Amino acid sequence: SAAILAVTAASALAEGETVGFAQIGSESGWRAAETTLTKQQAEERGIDLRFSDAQQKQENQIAAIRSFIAQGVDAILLAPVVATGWDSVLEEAQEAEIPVVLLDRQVDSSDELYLTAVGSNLVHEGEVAGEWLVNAVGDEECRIVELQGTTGSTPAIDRKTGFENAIEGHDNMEIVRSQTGDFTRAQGKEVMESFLQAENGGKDICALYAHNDDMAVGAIQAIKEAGLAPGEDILVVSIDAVPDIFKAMADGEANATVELTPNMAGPAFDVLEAYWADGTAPEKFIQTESRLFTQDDDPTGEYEARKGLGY
Ligand code: GYE
Repeated sequence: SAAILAVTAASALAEGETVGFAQIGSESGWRAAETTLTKQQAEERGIDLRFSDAQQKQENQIAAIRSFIAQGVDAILLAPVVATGWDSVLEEAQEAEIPVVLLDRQVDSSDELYLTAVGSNLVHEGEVAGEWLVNAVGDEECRIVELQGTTGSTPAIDRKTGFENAIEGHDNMEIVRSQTGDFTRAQGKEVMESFLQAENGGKDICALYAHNDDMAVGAIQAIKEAGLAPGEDILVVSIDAVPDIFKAMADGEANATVELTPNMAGPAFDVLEAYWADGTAPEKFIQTESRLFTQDDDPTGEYEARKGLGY
């Protein structure tokens, strides 16, 4: 039938194509889910995926891209660890006529050097988190501590900017300490311990803003060990919507998160299939949604729903 023919044609678009994925590493639960879903998506579409884990190092990502170019892959997915320093290697891919799709983070290079970017509006995510806190604290004095993501990465830069936009003009709110926790649980905990120590054992802190849930989960542990109640004594707001933050919300230990889908590969492969078929050029930015979740949004149900979805 026509329907069967259409399905066959669609799956043949990607069948046998090779794609190199220059992934950052496995710093967070979100990142691990993105990797899992990319592998699943490739498998479903018959794409031969070559995977590289750069262990958080840009030089490893650049080496992986050069190796993908040498292998003559049909496309490259790149989740760029930092924003700067990509021009040369992106030019090399372009000279080899290999399309590059950016996933979840942005680069400072000209957008002529890549086919498209799939990701969220990272500034908006910070604004959503900040607006939640503005409403939660009302007129009360609020000394905020901030755990930043990886230094030089667009989510760290943009989520900081967005949050600052949201609290601007609210003179009762102030970021009193801000430091990187590199998007990991371990560093989130460690840096939070130093914040607590410096802020009267934590008694002077009203809220924590973490650039991702994993750092928040680490920080929650530190707050508990300091004898305070996370979610009550210190409000906790972060970004990603990984299963463990819903568990913390269900227990009253975290207050809000902004969802980031780990399925960046789905839209990326859709765009590549169209491009391989007839050279269709996509929009330069394919934006995913950013939804706020609080303790009122059935955190137990959200936790159950997410377990197994790549996490
Ligand atoms: O939020 C964080 C991760 O690049 C937007 O990277 C992404 C961020 C994500 O490790 O958990």
